[in-house]
Amino acid sequence: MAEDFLQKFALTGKVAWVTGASYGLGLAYAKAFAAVGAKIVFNDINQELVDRGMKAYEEAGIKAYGKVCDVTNEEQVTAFVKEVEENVGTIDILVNNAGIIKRIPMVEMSKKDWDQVISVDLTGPFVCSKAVLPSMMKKGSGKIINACSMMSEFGRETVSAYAAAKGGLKMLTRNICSEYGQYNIQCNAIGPGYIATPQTAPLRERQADGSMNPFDRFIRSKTPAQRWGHTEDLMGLAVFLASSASDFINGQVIYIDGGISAYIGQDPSNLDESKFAAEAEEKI
Ligand code: NAP
Ligand code: GCO
Repeated sequence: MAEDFLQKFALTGKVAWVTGASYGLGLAYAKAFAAVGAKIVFNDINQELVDRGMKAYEEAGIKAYGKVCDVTNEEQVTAFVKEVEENVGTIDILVNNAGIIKRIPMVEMSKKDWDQVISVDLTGPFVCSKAVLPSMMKKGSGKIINACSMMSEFGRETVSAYAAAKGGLKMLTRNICSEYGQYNIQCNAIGPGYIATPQTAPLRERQADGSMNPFDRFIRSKTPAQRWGHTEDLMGLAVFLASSASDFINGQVIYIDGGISAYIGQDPSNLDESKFAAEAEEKI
């Protein structure tokens, strides 16, 4: 009975495509999927990153299929999906993970930078989802997981384009659910809080005098757990949302933020800095 129940969380034989998964959160999602039986497919923006990813998968004993493909380029994405279907199989699970951020005050941000962030973070998930939906509809099942953010709900200085894209991605999640739920396709999103990856490294860098970065102090004071998240904090939900155990969950954004979105926060000056070593960087 327990074994039967656990089978609901297995991804045995499923083809999982994680975009931008050479390192960072994408690599961690893919490793978690592989651990429960999925075949891994990934893309990244250049050959150097794909090689880095292939090496990381090999080291982890995972046979992954990785190619260069820009998620904003519809022709490349269509060709990539066709190749995957021919070489690996039809895609059962898509994680729209590839994303970029540009931290620039809005009045100083060029339209080119704005367009680039919207294009990767919002148009990319549209293009990739559009490419996998027809075969999911034909099969009568499919899972799409979008990479939302605290910025799907909150604003903050310097991240206007990122917040606009991630807010839009929340609504794209609901719309894919609304339009394709009838085909037994579930589209949900993971909303990570502040996770210690290379993307957030600049926010944790120590000051020249060795003291804590003010943003690090700010995040810890806003987080009941008083720590940054780690990739492993996200993996249980990723596997759950990719598996049949979540078949009646659709159109939701689930936040993994150590409680940030439930808490008004405390005065940062009350934090005892001596308690905190520099948050260990994820080695991925
Ligand atoms: P990351 O380390 O920057 O990884 C994203 C990957 O996507 C990189 O390999 C990146 O390449 C690639 N990429 C960029 N543009 C692409 C394109 N046009 N086509 C294909 N691949 C492209 O990010 P992460 O920190 O692991 O985060 C993964 C996702 O979670 C992102 O969507 C991010 O916004 C979201 N997220 C992260 C956090 C966090 O705390 N880390 C929190 C909330 C949400 P380059 O290295 O060349 O850019
Ligand atoms: C920032 C951060 C965030 C996080 C994450 C929060 O500058 O505020 O980079 O955008 O990466 O998305 O959920």
